[in-house]
Amino acid sequence: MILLKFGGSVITDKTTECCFKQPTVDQLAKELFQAQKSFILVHGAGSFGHIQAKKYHLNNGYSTKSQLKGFSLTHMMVQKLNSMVLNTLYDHGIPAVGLPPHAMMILDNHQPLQFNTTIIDNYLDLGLTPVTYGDVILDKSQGFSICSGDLLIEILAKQYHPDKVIFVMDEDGLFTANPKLNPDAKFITETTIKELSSLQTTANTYADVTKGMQGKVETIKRIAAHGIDTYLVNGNIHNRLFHTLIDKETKYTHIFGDTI
Ligand code: IP8
Repeated sequence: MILLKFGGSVITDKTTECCFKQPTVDQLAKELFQAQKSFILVHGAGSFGHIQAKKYHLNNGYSTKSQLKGFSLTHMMVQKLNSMVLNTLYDHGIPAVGLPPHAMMILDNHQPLQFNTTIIDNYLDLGLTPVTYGDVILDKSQGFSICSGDLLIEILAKQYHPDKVIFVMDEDGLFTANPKLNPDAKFITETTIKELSSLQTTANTYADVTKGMQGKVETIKRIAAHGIDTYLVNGNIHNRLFHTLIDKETKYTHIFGDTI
């Protein structure tokens, strides 16, 4: 089984509130269908969640009653995005089921406290593809907080030990520095946890890409420590996802799993 994340910046235009990139998601769904693999899909919130969550300071936890409106709005929008993803998968022949994190799990200070995977197991057994997503969620000590798609990927990777984890992003993969700012940035084709750690400490490279990328690198290191290989793939270029799914070489960054 393969664990996949569609990044929010691939499936939505992050600069425009609630803007779904239908042609891109159509292409990705087509490639998923062609590959004929069993998978769990997680998707980010993009402009259906981040703009709203930021406006109402949802990740800082519950402090004022007015945030409840923001919680409800963000919840509705990410659910809407999930419906659009499900619809697209359906149109491309993939029967899928949306699993809202807020109904399956509780966090405590941003970390998982309870997560019921029985529902996921049963849907997988039936042959339905579970599709979950970054969401607003109950948090025992914060009241509520944000559960990111990356946190879900980490939890699911530990639980299901997939053949591989694929992050579908709007970049080719990892670089030694931010390629948009630094002409000397070199593309990393393959790497290990050890190399990733030294890259960060010696060169402070990822800090100036985005905080999102820095956080992702930390997530990937934790996934790799369970012996699971991770691939970072550009979702905007046709067939990169398809080739990664069927183990055909293409442009990606491959981070080797390593339990040592
Ligand atoms: O896009 C964030 O999930 P992500 C979820 O995977 C919300 O970081 C509601 C902003």
